[in-house]
Amino acid sequence: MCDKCKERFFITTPIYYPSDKLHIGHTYCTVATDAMARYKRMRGFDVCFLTGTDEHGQKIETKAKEANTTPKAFVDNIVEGEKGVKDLWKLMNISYDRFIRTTDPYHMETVQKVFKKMYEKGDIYKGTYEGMYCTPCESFWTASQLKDGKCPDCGREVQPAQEEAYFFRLSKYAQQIRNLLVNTDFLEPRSRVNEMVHNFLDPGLEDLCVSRTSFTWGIPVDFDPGHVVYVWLDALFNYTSALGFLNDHCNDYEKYWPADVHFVGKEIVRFHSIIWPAMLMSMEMPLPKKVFGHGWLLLDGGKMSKSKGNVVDPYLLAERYGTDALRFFLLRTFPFGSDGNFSNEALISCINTDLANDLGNLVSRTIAMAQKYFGASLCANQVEDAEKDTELVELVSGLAGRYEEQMEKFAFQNALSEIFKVIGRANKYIDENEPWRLAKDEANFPRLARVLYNLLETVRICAGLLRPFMPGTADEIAARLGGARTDWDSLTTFGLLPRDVATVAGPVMFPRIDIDKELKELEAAIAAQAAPQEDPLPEPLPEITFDAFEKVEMTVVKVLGCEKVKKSEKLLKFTLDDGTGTPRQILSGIAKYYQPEELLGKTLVAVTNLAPRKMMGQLSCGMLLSAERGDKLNLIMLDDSIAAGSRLV
Ligand code: ME8
Repeated sequence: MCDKCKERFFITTPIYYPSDKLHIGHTYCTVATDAMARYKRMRGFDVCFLTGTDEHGQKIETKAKEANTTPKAFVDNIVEGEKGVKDLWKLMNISYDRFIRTTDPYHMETVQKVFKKMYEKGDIYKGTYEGMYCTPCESFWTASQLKDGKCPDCGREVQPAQEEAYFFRLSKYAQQIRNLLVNTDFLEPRSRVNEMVHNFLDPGLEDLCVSRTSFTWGIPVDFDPGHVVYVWLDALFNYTSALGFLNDHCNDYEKYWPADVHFVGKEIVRFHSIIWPAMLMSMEMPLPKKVFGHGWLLLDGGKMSKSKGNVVDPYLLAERYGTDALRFFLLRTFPFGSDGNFSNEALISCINTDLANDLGNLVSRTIAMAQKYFGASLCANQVEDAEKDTELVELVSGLAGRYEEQMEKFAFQNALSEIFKVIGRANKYIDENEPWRLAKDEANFPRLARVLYNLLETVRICAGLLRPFMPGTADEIAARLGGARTDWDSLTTFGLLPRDVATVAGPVMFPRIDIDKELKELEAAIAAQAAPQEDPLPEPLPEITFDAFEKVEMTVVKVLGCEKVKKSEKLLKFTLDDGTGTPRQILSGIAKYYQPEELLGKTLVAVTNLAPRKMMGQLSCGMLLSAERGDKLNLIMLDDSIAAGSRLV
């Protein structure tokens, strides 16, 4: 297919909220999207796979404040920092084509233009919001939407809230949205349509509050300072700003929009199947072709979430069992559209059963026998299949078709099931044909070569079809088959492997795991990770001369008085006896760590030749010494018998 005639395929994951490090639940959706993107590339599509991070909103603002940093520095660390979002996608071998951050200026430009356009059209208007607000979800709810008085999404407490705000006329599009959901295949699985109709459309769609004034970490409404754009309007338009819609970042909007499919978790189906299409209708833009709402990975029956403290760390698992094994487990074990219970035991059993026993065994037995009986290359030239080969050959020949049918429905589990039925059949074929017995008589060698050829061909086709799920493993198997073809066209035809294929032996691909021993070790590793970590050592400072050190005057002081500085959360004001007879005043930013009264009479150390400086309008003459590591701080306290004015040398 020439590049120009290639069909486009635009697929997206939700953009992740970087308030905490990602867990295995987040990894699940991105791995599924990656498998689909790789499958479509294998089919010759011009694929654009978009992922990214959704970085605005109150939760991030609050978290950054708690961490004593700016929101941008906070998200930078989680997105770009060590073991951050991008590192995780690298580890998981995620082949995204674009990564958008909603703090990217081109995205912010698009959102401002969209907001203005909808405002000018009359689809966004100014009003007053009164309702219940769920801070963790950043969602306003009406009384009728609450579940037992709590947030219907996360079940947490909500607070009454009122503010001047802009509203999007969601109600105007209610009928069009109902048609879209009920009369088309826009939203899948179908059960999600029923949820949307029952929970949101039937009670009646109300206009949606799309601006906030209670915090500042968002995209400003450029024509009304003080208002920032609601984080969901901001986030949803990432799907088009990433393509260059209303910005100059790139020029791919015409090429890739509308999206072929948005993969999203079930709790954000409402945003993607009601609010998003309504906003696109307002903007008179084409709608995405499909939204697929996948299920959750549950732990002990509940949703994994950092705030509940029950998250599973993908780094730990991928480092222990390998990226491919983890990717495979996620898509083999849980049906994509439904919830599934994660457990360490299920993961290890899946590796043992499917990868070690079935796939690994088939590959290593087959190649070992080919090498043992035929050396460098097989010679399966003359002998035709016997009748007892038909079943396997037919099963393998039709595999790509059955797999395709499932992949096109995003039924990853079923697609893998088709492959593993064949792998199981091939292992049985070895037992039926007993190559070791054939090898005892040279007259049987042509037949033996044929049996091994059929097995190697089965391995080739299975490996090629596994590539979207386990790219590294597929490459490894293809290499062991002498660099055999595994492109899509070659997978639909049995018999393309050269008859004199030169196989290459290699180490066991998926060693069997001793499940009891491993479970104990894994649990210990998880517990060690959960244990509080030592704060990292501070960066070392450059070397100084002895002369420079001697110039610092460190004096023993006694606390005569200590009080909080008015209007400051950080500062304490000390009156100190430094031995000179004139009390010395020092301000110190340690109010978070000490109550003034507990410091009275204490013997401390101060740098007393530091140039005086003003803080909150008051003079500070020197600095008290303290020891700091991470967020812990202790003043240096000396034995009270040491006289004020003594010098530290
Ligand atoms: O929702 N199992 O971001 P997010 C399966 N920023 N999927 C899970 C999961 C679990 N245990 N936990 C989370 C957001 N997810 C928004 C998206 S898109 C314009 C904006 C999934 O980081 C969740 O369902 O909270 C969602 O699809 C995705 O991870 C990102 O969640």
